[in-house]
Amino acid sequence: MARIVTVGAAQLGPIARLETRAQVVDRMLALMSEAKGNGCDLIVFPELALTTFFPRWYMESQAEIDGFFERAMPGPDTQRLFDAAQRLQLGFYLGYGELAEQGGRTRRFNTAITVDKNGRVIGKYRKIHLPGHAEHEPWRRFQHLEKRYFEVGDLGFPAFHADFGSGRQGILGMAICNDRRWPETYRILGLQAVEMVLIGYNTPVHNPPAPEHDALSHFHNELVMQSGAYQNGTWVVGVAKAGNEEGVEQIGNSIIVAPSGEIVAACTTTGDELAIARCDLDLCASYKNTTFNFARHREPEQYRMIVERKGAVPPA
Ligand code: ING
Repeated sequence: MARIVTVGAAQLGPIARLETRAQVVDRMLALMSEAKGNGCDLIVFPELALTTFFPRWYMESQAEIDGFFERAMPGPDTQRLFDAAQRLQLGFYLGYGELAEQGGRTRRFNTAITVDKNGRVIGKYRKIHLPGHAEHEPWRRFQHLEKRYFEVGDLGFPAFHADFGSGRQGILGMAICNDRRWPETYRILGLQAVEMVLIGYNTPVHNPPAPEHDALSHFHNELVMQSGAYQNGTWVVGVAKAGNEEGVEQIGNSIIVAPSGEIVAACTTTGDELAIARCDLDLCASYKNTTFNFARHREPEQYRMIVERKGAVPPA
């Protein structure tokens, strides 16, 4: 039986700084209902989906900063999402700011979870590639202080099993925003036989250190997810927080990419929008068993020697 999983890329438009979590969750629940009405098994929300993208501001008050984090998941504001997952039999990926008491100290991460159709957390990931900077840089039109507000993730890139019912098991992986620009993200998951990578993002059109890239923001967004999908024989779902959010224009361009590298579904607005695709997980094998058969064609020993600057194996 074909393992076809129907996925909804649930793009969110701008979230205002003063918008409450309850108001955002209302928007997300509307997308969950729409997804279920269209036969979805899984819905993917953006990075930091419960609040505005707060790293765009320099803040010094830890209390003000911590107002953008969740101390529990589910918590009072997000329990409704978990209840909806069970009621609708619909899994979801959610990006959020995680504040955790761990090892006797307070840790803060840019985190994503995957919740199954029964409302259980089956995967957790903490963002590893934190872009931007740690100190206030007033020359910028807006800040990008992820290195100030978050620690580097400490969970690696774990792939995990998901059960979509009716005999459809799949291997999922997660990443967050800037992670999607680094080939290692997909390859580490690819080496775990991942079949679908879920990625939420907040991507400003303007990149202050490299304004010459601005016109290519959509091209680069699609390039990295299409190549990651093809080179690892996996589906990739990339979902934006889009539009003009507190004066910063963020790309939409949410897409669902097949293991072939083809974009099979895309959002066309910068608001709340669902792009849906029927994803046949068995299509991954067409690439994992041929062109990207790692066991047959990869040369990890060579890579290791080159990385350790032993150079390539000398000719016989
Ligand atoms: N945002 C951006 C991203 O990687 C960025 C940062 C923008 C990097 C443009 C390079 C170019 O999509 C997050 N949140 O990582």
